[in-house]
Amino acid sequence: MSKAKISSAPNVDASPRSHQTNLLPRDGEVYLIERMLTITEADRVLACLTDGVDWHQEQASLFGRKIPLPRLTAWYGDHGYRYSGIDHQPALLTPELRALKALVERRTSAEFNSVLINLYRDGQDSMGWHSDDEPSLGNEPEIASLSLGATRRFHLKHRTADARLSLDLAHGSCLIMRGRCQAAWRHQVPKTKRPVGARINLTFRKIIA
Ligand SMILES: O=C(O)CCC(=O)C(=O)O
Ligand SMILES: [Mn+2]
Repeated sequence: MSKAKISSAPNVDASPRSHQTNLLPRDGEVYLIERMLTITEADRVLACLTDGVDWHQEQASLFGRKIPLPRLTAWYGDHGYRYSGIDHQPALLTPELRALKALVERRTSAEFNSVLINLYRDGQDSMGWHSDDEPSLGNEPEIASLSLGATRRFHLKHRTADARLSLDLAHGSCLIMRGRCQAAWRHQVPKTKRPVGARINLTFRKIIA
């Protein structure tokens, strides 16, 4: 991790209440804090993570074949984490990530002990439809998803009803998913043909197992 520090008390320019409109029409909650970090703070964190994270290109198992994920990832937390047949070994949160976690916890009034970090190098990197509903996250997990760098589109689709939602996740924004969101909805970050730069996304989670 580079020397750049993530302050535990940066200038936030959104009011604590600005995320209190639930964007989901049913079955769960989604909130978007458009500016959890100021642009200056977000620029600094983006530079710090781009250079400082130990990125991996993981391979997912699909029908007995290994397929490289279309993005780079890193997992930090006191527990390992398994999804899509991939075992992430625990790696201690760095001081910078701990400070960022403390900031996100303050703004969401939730507690987290882990973070999955994704690097979308360009518009061809993506994440397919999924829910973060692993048993190790417990019932109705709360996930705070901090975005840095290029704005990318984020889709939510209800599992059984005809309901969809599409959001732009911009530099410094934080999306909060809570309640029945993972049980009732799937989400994705699709590929785009638009020329977009790199984007880093951090999903703060609480592993209970
Ligand atoms: O990149 C994003 O905005 C979403 C990431 C995500 O859904 C995940 O890490 O599970
Ligand atoms: Mn997810």
